[in-house]
Amino acid sequence: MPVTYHRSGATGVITIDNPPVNATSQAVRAGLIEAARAFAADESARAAVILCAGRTWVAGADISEFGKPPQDPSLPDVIAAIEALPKPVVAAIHGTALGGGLELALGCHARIAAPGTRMGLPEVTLGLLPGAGGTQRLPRLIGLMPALEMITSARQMGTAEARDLGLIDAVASDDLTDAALQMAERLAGQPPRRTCDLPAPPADPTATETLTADLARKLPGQIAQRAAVDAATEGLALPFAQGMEVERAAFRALMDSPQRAALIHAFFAERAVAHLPQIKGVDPRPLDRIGVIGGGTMGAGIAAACLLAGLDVTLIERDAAAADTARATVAKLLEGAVTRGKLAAPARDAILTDAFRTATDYAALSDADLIIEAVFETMEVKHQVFAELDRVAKPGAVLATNTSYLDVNAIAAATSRPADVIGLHFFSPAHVMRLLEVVVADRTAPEVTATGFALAKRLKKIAVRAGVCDGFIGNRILSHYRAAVDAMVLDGASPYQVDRALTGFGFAMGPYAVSDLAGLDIGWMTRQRKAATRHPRDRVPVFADRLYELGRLGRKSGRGYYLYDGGKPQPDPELEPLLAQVRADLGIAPRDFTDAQIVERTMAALVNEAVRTVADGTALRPLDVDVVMLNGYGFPRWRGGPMHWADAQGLPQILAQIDALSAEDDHFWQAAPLLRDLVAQGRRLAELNEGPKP
Ligand code: T1G
Repeated sequence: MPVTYHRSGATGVITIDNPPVNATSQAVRAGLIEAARAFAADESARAAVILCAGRTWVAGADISEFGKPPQDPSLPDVIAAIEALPKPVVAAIHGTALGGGLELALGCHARIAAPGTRMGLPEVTLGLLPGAGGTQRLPRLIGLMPALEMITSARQMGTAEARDLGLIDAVASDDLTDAALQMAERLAGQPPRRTCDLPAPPADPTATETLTADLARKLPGQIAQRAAVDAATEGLALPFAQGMEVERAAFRALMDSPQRAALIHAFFAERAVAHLPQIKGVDPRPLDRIGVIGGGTMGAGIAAACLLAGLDVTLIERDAAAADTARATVAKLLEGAVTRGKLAAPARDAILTDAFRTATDYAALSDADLIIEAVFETMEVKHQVFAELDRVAKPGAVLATNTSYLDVNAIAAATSRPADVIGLHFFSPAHVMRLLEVVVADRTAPEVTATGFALAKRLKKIAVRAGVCDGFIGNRILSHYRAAVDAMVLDGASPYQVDRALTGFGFAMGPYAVSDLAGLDIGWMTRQRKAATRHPRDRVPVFADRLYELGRLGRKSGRGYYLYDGGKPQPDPELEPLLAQVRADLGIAPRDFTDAQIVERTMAALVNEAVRTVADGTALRPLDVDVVMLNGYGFPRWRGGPMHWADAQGLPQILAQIDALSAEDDHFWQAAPLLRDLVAQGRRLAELNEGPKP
C-alpha cells in the first residue's frame, strides 16, 4: 500500500511510501483519494498531516507514466480533493519536494519543512509546465514574478528563501513529524486556509514581457518556459477553476510535444547509462585517497573535482616549482566554488590544509586507492608514468589515464597489472563538466569499471562506458562531423555561417567558435598525429593549418576564426580572402550552402558515425551516445541527443541524405551498415536501447 492513513491523537496521519522518490504514481494518487476520504470520515481527527517515508517528500509525478494514456485520478483532482477537505491538512516536507510533489504541498493548507529541504518546479526541464496547479497556486502564495522565476528557471529553493517568500509556513527545528503534528493541532478547529481562495496577484505585463524576452534570448527554440508564463498569466486573470483549465490545456499541449519526449528521454538515458550488466552487483574498490599526476589544466581540474567531492588528493608534479603552480591553480578553482556559493570559505581552507597535498616523488602515492594521470598526450610519456605507477602503487590501486584518444590497451601493457588499468576521460573544465567517459580496456576488471562509475557518482558526474578507439565516443563522433563542416568551408561556406546555422539548430557553440576556445593548435596537432594514417581521399582543412601557421591560435592568442578584443567575438575580415586563396590553390570553385544544408550535412555525418560507434561496440547503446553528446558537446537537450533526434527525423530520411551526398563524395559519405540494416528492417535506434549488449 503506497499510501496509508492512521490517527495520532486527534490528528490524522497520511503516509506516502513509494520508493525511491515517492513519485505520484496512479497507485499513490488513488491511495491519496482513499486516505483523504478516511480522514474526512474520521470524526476524531480534527486535522491531518501528510508525510512521506524514505529519503524525500514526493519528488514529482511519475515520469515513467508520461506518454502513456492518462489514468484517473489525475493529480490535479487529487490535490483539489485534499484542498477542499473541511479540516486543515499540513504537508510535512523533506528531501526534494519537486514538481507534482511541491504542487501537492501547495494544495495542503499549511507547509512545514525539515532543514535542508529543497523545493522546485523543474517541469520545464522535461519540456512541460507545472500541470497540477503550480502555475495558479504558487503565484497566489509567493507573488507573480517570484513564482514565474521559480517555474521558468526550474531552480531549487532552500527553506530560508521559501519561508521568506511564504512558500512554507515554518522550518522544523527538531523532528519533522512531531513539528507537523504540533502545527496540525494548532490549526485544528480553524477553517482551512485554501491556496485557491487566496487572491490572484495583479498582472505585471512589463515584467512578464521582459521575462519572456530574456527566455527567448537565453533558450532559443525551447517552448515550455514561454508556455508556463502564458498559462500562469492567462489563468490568473480568471477565477481559479477556469485558471486551472487554462493550465491543463497548456500542459496537455506540451505533453504531446517532441520536446517533452526528447527531454524525458534525456532524463532516463542519464540514469540508464549506469545500468551495465558488466558491473551489476559488482562492488567498486575504495576510492577515498586519490592520486593525480600532472598539475596542468586537466590535472588541477580533476584534483579540484575530487576535493570538492570530499576526497583526499595527492598531486604529483615534476618539481617543486611546478607543484607550487599546481597548488595555486587548484586553490583558484576552489576559490571559484566559494564565489559561486558552492563551497564555504572555511571549508575551502580546510580542504587546502588537510585534504590536498602536492609532491614530486611518486612514493607519495603508495597508499592511493585510485591514481589518475593527466600528463602530456604521448604514448611514450604515458608508458613512463604507468611503469612508475606499477612500481609504487599498492596492490589493488586503480590506475587511470585521462587520455582523450590514446589506446588504453597499449597503456595497460606498460604495467604488470592491466586488470587495474582504465581510462577516465574528463572534459575540461574537469571540475565543472558533468560527463566522464569510462574507457574500459580489454583486460580491465569489472570492479575497476565499477570503481570508475562510483567515482563519477561521488563527483556528481555522469559516467558513460566507452570502448577503446581513437576518440572513444564523443571525440570520435566530433572528428567526423567536423570533417563534414570543414568540407563545406573548403567548398565555399563561411565558418561564420556554419556557426550561426548550428547554433540556430541548438548547439551551445558552433564548431569554429569551439576551435577558437580549445585552441587551433590542438586541431593542428591532431591532424599531424593522424597524417600518417590519413586516407588519400580524406579532405584536409588546409585553411585551419594556414591559421595555425599564422600564429592565430584562437582565444588564447586573441585571434583565430574570430577576433577577440575583450568584447563579443567578431568575424575577422581577413578570413574570407584567406579561404578564397586556399580554394583557388585547390582549384575549388566555391558554392553557396543554405543554413538548412549545413544542418542537414552536419547532422547526417554526426548520426552516421554515431551509429558506427554503436555497431562496433564503442558505445553500448544509442542512449549512451545521446548522453555523451548532451553532456560533453553542447548538443541541444530539448532534441534529446543525436540518436533520439535521428529516430524523430526518421532513419530513412537520413539514409537517403547520405546516399544522395555520396554522389558528391563517395569516400566520406558511406552509410553505416547498421543504419542501412535498421532502415531495411523498418526499425528505430531506440530499439537498440533495450538493455546493453551482454
Ligand atoms: N518519476 C519516476 N521516476 C523517478 C522520478 C520521477 N519523477 N524521479 C526520479 N526517478 C527515479 C530515477 O529514474 C531513478 O531510477 C531513481 O528514481 C533515483 O533517481 C504534474 C508533470 C529526485 C533529485 O523532474 O530530479 O511532476 O535509475 O538517480 O540523484 O506538474 O531523481 O534508480 O531506476 O535521479 O538522488 C517533476 C526528477 C516530474 C524530479 C533524486 N519532478 N527527479 O536524485 O536519484 S514532472 C522531477 C530528480 C511533474 C507535475 C509534473 C531526481 C531527484 P533508477 P536519481 P538522485
